[in-house]
Amino acid sequence: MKPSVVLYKSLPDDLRQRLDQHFSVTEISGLTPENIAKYADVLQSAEGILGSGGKVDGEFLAKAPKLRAASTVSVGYDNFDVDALNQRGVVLMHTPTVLTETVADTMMALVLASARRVVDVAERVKAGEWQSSVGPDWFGIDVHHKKLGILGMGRIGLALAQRAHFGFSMPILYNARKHHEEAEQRFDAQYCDLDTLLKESDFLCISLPLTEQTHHLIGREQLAKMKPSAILINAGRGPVVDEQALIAALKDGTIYAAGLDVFEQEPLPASSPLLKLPNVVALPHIGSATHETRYGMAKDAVDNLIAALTGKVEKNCVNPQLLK
Ligand code: 8YV
Repeated sequence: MKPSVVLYKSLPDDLRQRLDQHFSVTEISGLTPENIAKYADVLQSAEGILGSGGKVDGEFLAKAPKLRAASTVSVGYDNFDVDALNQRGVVLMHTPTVLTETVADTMMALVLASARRVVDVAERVKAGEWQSSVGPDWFGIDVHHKKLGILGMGRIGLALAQRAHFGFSMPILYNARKHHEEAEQRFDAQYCDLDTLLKESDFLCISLPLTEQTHHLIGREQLAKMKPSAILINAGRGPVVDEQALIAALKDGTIYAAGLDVFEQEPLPASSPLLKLPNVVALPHIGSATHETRYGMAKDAVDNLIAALTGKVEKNCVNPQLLK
């Protein structure tokens, strides 16, 4: 008998077929509380789950007593209680490599869009406001040669540093848990403490996972240390930044602008004050959202689940100590 798997994100046909070859698959529309209640029987026998979003904690695991592997279609896994998974011996797989370049492209797009005001200026053209040659009220600020600060030098931070260094001649500063030799050697990135990063960056680019340590790491006190001409970019996880403090800083000119792909609440409520601010570029969490990359992530997630449930894990495992 094939192991039973709950799929909570739809997959391209070929990948769905590949999953079906290995497992007996039940597809549900999401790991919502309603679906968890509705599909209680299926979860009782599920050995694997695959999808993105939802919350996988001790309470969920109690409803899936046979679970051996979880495969998320994402690099981030803050929606999983890894301690609870470890206690139960459930292997967690993610997709850390395939989306790196695409997310770095998105971050660079946010840098350019925020500094050069691409979105609001384009909207003015569409509204018919371009009647004569443009004056200072259409101007933005330069990107090239400005200091790019990276908070969190992981794979995505490194790919951003590469773009900024070679493409835009930007000096790179970074803060991370440890020195990143490759970033220093290839892109001349300078390691500094968080205070220095805040004070010196023209662009503060946040590429951190959400953990207890990073939650609201950037708040009022930190924003106050930034230059009034600085731009904050966040494409990691929304709650790393205290959104209320950010809104205040954008309103009172503590910082110049923000380019955001992630928010404390997603989807961003239509009533969010962020949407009323002219100095905010807000994207709907599309960091990895290209056809190529989303296909690659789904493919990796399928391969990851097959590897985990057949005992052949070689990479992409969050808790590899369980495999020993
Ligand atoms: C995805 C992400 O948007 O990989 C992540 O951690 O945040 C994004 O790439 C999301 O998880 C949907 O699959």
